[in-house]
Amino acid sequence: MARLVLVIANKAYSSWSMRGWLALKATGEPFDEVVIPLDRPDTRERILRYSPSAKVPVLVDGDVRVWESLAIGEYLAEKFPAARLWPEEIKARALARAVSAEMHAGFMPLRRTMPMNCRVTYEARPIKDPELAADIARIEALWADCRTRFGSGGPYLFGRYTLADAMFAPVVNRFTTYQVPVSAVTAAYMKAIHAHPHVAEWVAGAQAETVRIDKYEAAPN
Ligand SMILES: N[C@@H](CCC(=O)N[C@@H](CS)C(=O)NCC(=O)O)C(=O)O
Repeated sequence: MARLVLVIANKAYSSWSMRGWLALKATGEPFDEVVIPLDRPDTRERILRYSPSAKVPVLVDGDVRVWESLAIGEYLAEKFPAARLWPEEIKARALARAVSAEMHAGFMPLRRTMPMNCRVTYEARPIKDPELAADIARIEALWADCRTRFGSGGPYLFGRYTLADAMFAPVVNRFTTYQVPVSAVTAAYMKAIHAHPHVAEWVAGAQAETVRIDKYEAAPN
């Protein structure tokens, strides 16, 4: 079998890359990383060599290319069933897929207003934008719902760590970076995500990066 390759962008800034990378790490399979920095004159052309969408992450498995973070997770879940990337129980799996798809498709105000930069922490500020507040409330509610219904076996959304956690880990980073005030249930979940060895490895990789892109480094107004 050809060695898997995951094409990603800057670890500090690329939340979608983080999702694909966490999904692949969760399989336990060895893989090579290709890092293409964002915001360079040749970024698009370099990504297009791997992904027709001109976006990362993209997984290369021999002659198979899978782009879109959620599709990467689904492909890996099928290819490596022993890794148990989704919950086994059908009701839990349905909810895990629903909240992962909701993350993949939504939360635009959060994504726009609180871009990921997992190297920094900003001073806490009041959240005045009602759309942003609604996104945060919805995320806290859905995390609490998963934890209450299916989380009894461990500290993650479905007890043990699954693709749903990989999809939300960058949101945990954002809540920490922007010091979002959260409930005790959310704070406990965030602590578990930050302590997960794969998340810690990604953040360590971000801290080791030397590239800085001004527009992602600027503190929020
Ligand atoms: N829906 C896509 C989003 C991918 C995406 O937007 N990736 C950004 C980096 S986080 C990208 O490749 N941007 C390319 C560019 O800015 O040139 C996914 O789930 O993978």
